[in-house]
Order: sequence, then structure tokens, then C-alpha cells
Amino acid sequence: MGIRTVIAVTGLAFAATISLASAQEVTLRAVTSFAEGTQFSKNFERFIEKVNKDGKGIIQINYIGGPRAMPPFEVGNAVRTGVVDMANVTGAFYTNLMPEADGFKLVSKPMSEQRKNGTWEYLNQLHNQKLNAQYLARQFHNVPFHIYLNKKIDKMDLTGMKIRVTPVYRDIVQALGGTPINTPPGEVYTALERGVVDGYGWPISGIFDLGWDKATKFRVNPGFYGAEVNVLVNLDKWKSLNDAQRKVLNDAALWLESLDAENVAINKSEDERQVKAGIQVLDFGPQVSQDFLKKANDVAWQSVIAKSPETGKKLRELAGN
Ligand code: 173
Repeated sequence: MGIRTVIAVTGLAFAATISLASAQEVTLRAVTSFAEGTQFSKNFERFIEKVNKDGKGIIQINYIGGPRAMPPFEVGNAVRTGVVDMANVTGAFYTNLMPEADGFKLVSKPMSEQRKNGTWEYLNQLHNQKLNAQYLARQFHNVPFHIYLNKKIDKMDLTGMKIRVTPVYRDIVQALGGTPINTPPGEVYTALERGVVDGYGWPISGIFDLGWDKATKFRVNPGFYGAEVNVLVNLDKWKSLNDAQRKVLNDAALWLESLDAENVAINKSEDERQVKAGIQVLDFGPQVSQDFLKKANDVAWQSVIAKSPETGKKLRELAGN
């Protein structure tokens, strides 16, 4: 064999090895519906790191990023159509495709329990059917929502106030007499600064990430419902994966859900940080709080069941509240 032939044959063998390896390793394109590096993207980013470490030679995730890459209310549809393979997104951002997703905030048992009592299976079926997605994981158990304000109130009444909402807060804001204005998180700061809104709904954690503390005077207690942010995988992509690839994702999903154990401590430190930042907590006592929580629960279930009678009732059964 001449030297040229040796080089050519070696080259071919090398090329074949490379193409075999890349046929086995799959790369998923992922987006998040919250700004990169902020509270509700952080754990997803840890999940990606873990998959890319554990999944070497098997499966990798290419993190495309957050709302700069894709508007949050379009993320659900991008997963459905396969424009992206994976997303970190709250149900509140895809109610256009799945109206009952507004009810996920009311299903607030820990994921360890939801995976045992049939809730995960039911929600996975719903996502399979309506979003062409695998429901890989749900995060942020134990993280309640609040109403934040720039105008003081002396009772649970938002009459005359414009409040930034997503579907999460729409019904309760309306029930309290306020005017809901649907706004993606990326526009909240400007809306506050310009006085387009007098307040906003958001979880207990994360208001410092985009500087909202500088445009917030009050937080109304108590917190209500439970935040949920899901990791979804396009169903065609999911079905195309082999067992080893799915195992890397499923193992990392359970690990991601276990991070919920950190939430109570995070809530506490965020609460303290808000107080230090001069945000005044408005609390109208136990009776008013109890009535408010009942009203919040009632108006939300009514709304979910009106939009999706069958799945709404089933969700309520599973939620047990
Ligand atoms: O307020 C929101 O944008 C919203 O609906 C939400 C949901 C889950 C986590 C954080 C925010």
C-alpha cells in the first residue's frame, strides 16, 4: 500500500467513527420563557448542565436562551410544532393552546406525590394531546404568588387600579375590582415606571432579577396559588429518542424536581430582602386573608371549569382543593 492509500483509508475509518458517534448522540434545542439567569430559569439551566454532563455521547442540550430569542407567549406553540425541542415554560403562557393550563396553579401538591397519585400521568396525557409535548418535569412547588402595588390600599380592594397580569392573576384581580392588563415579564418594569400599571402579580421570589424592587412600594399578603414552570419536550422528538437518551432526561427531571426542597429558604430570604429594600407588606389580618384565599380559589376554579368543563373537574379532583 502506498502512503496515499494508507492516509485515505485511515481518513475514511476516522470519518466513519465520527458519523457513528454523532448518530448516537442527539442534541436538543432548548428555550426558556423567562429571562436567562433569573429565578424561574435558573434551575432549568442547572438541569441543562446536568444533562450535558451525564449525557456525554448520548444526549446534549443546546441552550438557545430566553425571551430575547423567543417571546414567552409563543414558547408553547414552538414546542408543539417542533421549532424547538424543549422548553422551560409556565402553563400561564400557553393557555391559548390549553385553556385548562390556567388550573395548574391550583394543583399544588409536591411532585413526588403528583407522580404517585396519577396527576403526572393525567397532565402528561393532556400535554401529549393538546401540545404535542411530553410533560418532562414541573418545578416550584411551595412558591406562592402575590400582588405587588405602588398605591397603598387599606382593604382587599383594587377598584380603580390597573394591574399587570398573566392568566394566573386575571380572575382574582377582577374579583377585587381591578383592571387586569396582560403583560409579559419583560415589559413589567417599563409599565411600572410609566404608570401604565399600578401594580403586578408575581411570585414571592424573583422581583430583584429585573430591578422591579426599584419600582415597587407594597406587597399584599397573603400569597396565593402555587407557581409552576414546566419542562416540555416536543413529542415527536421524545418518541425518536432511545431508552438511554430518555433515561438521561428522566433522571435529570427527577433531580430537577428535587430542587424544590430549596424553595422555602429562598422565599424567606426574598421576603427579608424585600423588607430591606423598603417594600412595605400590607396585611389585613387572618379573617381577611382567609376570605381572600377562598375567593382566589373559587374564582380560579370557576374560570377553569367554565373554559374546560371536563378536564377542569378532573384537575380539581386531583388537586383536592
Ligand atoms: O407572572 C407571571 O409572568 C407568571 O404567570 C409566572 C408564572 C410562574 C412563575 C413566574 C411567573
